[in-house]
Amino acid sequence: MIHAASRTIDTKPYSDQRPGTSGLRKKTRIFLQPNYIENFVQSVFDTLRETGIQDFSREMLVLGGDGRFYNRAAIQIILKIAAGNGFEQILVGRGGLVSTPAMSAIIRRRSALGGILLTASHNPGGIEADFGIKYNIQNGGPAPESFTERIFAKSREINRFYSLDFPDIDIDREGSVSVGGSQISVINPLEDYISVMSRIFDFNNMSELFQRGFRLVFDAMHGITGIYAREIIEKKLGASPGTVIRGNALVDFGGLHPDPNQVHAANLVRMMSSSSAPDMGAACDGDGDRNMILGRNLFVSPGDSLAIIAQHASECIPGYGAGLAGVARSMPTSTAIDRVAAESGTPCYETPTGWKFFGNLMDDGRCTICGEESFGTGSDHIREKDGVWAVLSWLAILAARRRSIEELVKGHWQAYGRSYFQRHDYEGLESRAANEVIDELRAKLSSLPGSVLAGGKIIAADDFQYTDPVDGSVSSQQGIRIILNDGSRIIGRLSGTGTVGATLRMYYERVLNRGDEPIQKMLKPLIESSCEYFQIRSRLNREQPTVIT
Ligand code: VG1
Ligand code: CO
Repeated sequence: MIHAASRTIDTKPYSDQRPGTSGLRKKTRIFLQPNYIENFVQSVFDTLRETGIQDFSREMLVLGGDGRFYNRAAIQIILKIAAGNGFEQILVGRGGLVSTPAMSAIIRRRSALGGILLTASHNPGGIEADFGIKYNIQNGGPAPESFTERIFAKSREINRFYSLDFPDIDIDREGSVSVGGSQISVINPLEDYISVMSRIFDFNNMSELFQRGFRLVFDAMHGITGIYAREIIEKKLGASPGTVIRGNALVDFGGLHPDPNQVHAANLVRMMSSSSAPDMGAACDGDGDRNMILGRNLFVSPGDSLAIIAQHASECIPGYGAGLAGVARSMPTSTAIDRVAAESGTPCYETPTGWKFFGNLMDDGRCTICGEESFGTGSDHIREKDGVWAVLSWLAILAARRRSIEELVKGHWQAYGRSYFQRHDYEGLESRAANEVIDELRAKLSSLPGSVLAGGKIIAADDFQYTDPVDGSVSSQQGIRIILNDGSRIIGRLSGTGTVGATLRMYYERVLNRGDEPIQKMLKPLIESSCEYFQIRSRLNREQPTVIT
């Protein structure tokens, strides 16, 4: 029911509010257009009504974001629309801040109907940069495609939204106020998350690591994880003050991409290769769901990190003491975790790119730990990937095994072989050309098996299609894959999170028993031969990728 005092305000639809891999992500100025946020949020609520929740008067909605430019203003707008739509309770993180994993924890712990996250994740922030909105459902995870497509359909025909008038809420002080039929509560954005972490990890055990002199540098990249990492890693685990660097959340992330990879966290990479390097380096993205792990002079590839966490979790992390029901990875992610799973007879699932595809597997009890090559790692403790969790997982493993990161990584390669893996991104491509290249290649795929490529033979070539084993839903065109007879894979897909033109992501993997080969040398033949298939020079006019991770 709409609150009696709320106003019905006329609006006109926008045609571009289709959520991508992870919510609606656009240039900030697009979000600043009249009623742009209002329309989208009302479309979410209209979709909820259509899917059976007619009445919000007994429902709770959670609201927060990563603190980027426009976060605070958008919160005030959404509060009025949520109250206008009659939610009984609306929770807002203090300062308008909630990390993406914490949002998932709050929704689950408090049995909320859902949550609205204001973030463009690892994309830069600021008036000339990016903003985003994402809706998370009752299980704490991103809304599935069936839901986001309905939001999009609603957004194309919307002609009114509901809003309740009241002065802006003071979001910097915890406490509750009543407006209309709604109670708005400003909550501590750390509490639920820390409670979930403390049930998985043994903080006392882990603090011994730091007592033994272990040194960590945690780069929050001026995103939201600063507040979480300071509280957990410095205060609870006793890491020395200053362990967390760039810990204050800035609206423009200090002008940088808050994206934890070797390119955008280059300072941290440099620190880790100096003679006085600490034992471990870690970084998280703007909204706190991505992570990068570094040892001394050693970058841990996300696929390896996922596999190593899965390999040691049941023995080193109390929350997984009962073992893993299953593991999952997105299709382009390296197959390192498959080998760990195979050895222990653990089921391993391959899903399309995007965290939303893990949700059903976890809800159904089929998957405990999962991850993506894009620096996303997580488990069924929540329904989002979780950067701080990944760092804590590594700390717990290091504390229990008493080995260095290098020893753990090399030990993994020795036991399971090594996935030499790289992703090459070609950003800002002309959308039409990029789509045409993919369409043309797709049409040719069935003729490829049998051809020679990079000294191997193509044994399979397809456009990945996924049938969700839980609800049977089918997602097609999820990425072109070309598989060789030695297990090497070349994968290409267009990004669903970019905000300018098209981004082509190329993924290369080659598996060998030896772990000590230079990665460039190992992947060069795959990279060169795929350039032709994807017409990277001839049609896309690129000599080099924009970013290599
Ligand atoms: C990218 C990554 C994907 C990740 C998504 C959201 O999507 O490839 O693995 O789930 O970003 O991550 P795409 O469609 O651009 O390739 V986050 O941290 O930005 O919410
Ligand atoms: Co993110």
